Amino acid sequence: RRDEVRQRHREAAEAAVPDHTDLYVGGEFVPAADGETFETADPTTGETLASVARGREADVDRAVEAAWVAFEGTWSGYSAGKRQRVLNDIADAIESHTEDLARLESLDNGKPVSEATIDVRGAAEQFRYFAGVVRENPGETMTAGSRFGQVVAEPYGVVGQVIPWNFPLLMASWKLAPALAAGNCSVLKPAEQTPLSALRLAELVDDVVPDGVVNVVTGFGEEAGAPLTGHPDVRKVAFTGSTAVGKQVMKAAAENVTDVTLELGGKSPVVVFPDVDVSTAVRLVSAAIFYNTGECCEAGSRLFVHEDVADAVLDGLVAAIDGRTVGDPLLEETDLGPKVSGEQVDRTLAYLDRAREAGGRFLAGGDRPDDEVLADGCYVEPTVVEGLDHDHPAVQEEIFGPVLEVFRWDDYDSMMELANDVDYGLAGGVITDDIAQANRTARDIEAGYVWVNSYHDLVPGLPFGGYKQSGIGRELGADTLDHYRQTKTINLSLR
Ligand code: TXE
Repeated sequence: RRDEVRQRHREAAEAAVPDHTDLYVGGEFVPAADGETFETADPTTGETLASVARGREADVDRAVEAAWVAFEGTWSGYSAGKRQRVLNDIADAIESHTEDLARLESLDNGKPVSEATIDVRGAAEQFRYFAGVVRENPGETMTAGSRFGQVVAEPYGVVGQVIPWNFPLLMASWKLAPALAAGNCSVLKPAEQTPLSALRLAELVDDVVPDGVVNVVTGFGEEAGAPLTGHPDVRKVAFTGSTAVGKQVMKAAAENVTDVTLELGGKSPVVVFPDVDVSTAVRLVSAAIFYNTGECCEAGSRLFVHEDVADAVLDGLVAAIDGRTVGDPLLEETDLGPKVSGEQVDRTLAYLDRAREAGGRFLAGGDRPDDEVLADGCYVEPTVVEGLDHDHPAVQEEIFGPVLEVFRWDDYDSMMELANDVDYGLAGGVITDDIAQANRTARDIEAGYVWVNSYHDLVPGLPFGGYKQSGIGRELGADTLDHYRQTKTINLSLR
């Protein structure tokens, strides 16, 4: 059966891996200036999927230049209506390739194909949403004595966008759609672990987007990401990734006084009240942490469950984990695939070792799965651990894996103190049927996004982003356009 998995993946890769794996610059696929490449691997089998151009500073320079040529030559002259059509065309191109994009994403990232399909639909939806909100900017005018003032919002011109590996295509769309809608050209750097769906997107939109409006520079963080985020001709930087790198990005942008939005890590609490329906709570808690193998910035990774229902919820959770199918992400029935890389597995297991040493009790998981068929893949068991102090690193730091830490509570105030006692503030969840209580708790959680009786569903139009060290700025909302525009005031003397 291990051979069957390998065979299935080779055949899928044959069909789904893009023909072009060079950089996409100025509307053409070109090798890196020094001709170097790197390999991207399938985390289910460990086999190489493709060799991809290894972009560096010279390539970033070339892409930024191509983006400016496109901005000045064509894109800045496009009306909002024309940009709207381009965005809708991109959405159409994505939608008409939903299946093969989902398989490609599943191959490169390891996520179950059912979840990858949700990502692809979400990516198309991003372009549709921003196609919907883009309008000719009416601006404002004001007369003051002999002055006539106009306030207009102008695009930055060229923006640099760096994205992570957990939702490669979706993150590309979260970045590109508002940037293009606001009238900018982009240089996008996908994560080195998952460069393929951005390249496939470039292939798909090549004939609907004017040359140079979208550029893709594949490569590593230090080699391609840093030159992009510190580039003097990039007027706005948008980054999604770890908080540690986010801080470096902000410093690099400061050198050029470049505007920055950051979407960083999280360690989000999910609070369960005693009035809940246990099976609903189990379903939501399980989805909050195990969706996308826990590789979600907003993952609900700390559970605060009320004493009165704790045993029932935890028993239900362990039973739900037993019922989950950990396996080949290309199969529809799979709920949990491998993590993105061996490095990520080691990182997660190191946290689990420390949790074990500190006396953590593992209610489920805690290791790699003991399954011969999964032995080639980057798998970690869905894990639930109780009994850790709240200041333990496994509780305070983002593990980014299928690992839930559990805390029981009966005193609301001390529970809420712990729930907010992390450096992050990206998201949170509240599970209760008491709507007033839900609202109070949602307000008490220090985070940019709180779900009540759901988790993970992100709706275009409802802004998403972090408090504290989880980030700066918001994505997904109509106001996101403002992160991609600058204000100009024209003060005209009528004398
Ligand atoms: O992230 P990085 P890594 C967290 C998660 C994970 C940890 C490490 O906890 O375990 O980060 O993952 C690019 N200048 N998140 O190392 O390095 C890099 O090439 C400019 C949470 O993979 O932050 C990639 O494209 N760019 C997160 C992107 O940054 C640089 C999602 C993210 O990689 C750079 C991913 C530099 N100096 C990881 N160094 C989330 N919140 O969604 C790297 N990059």
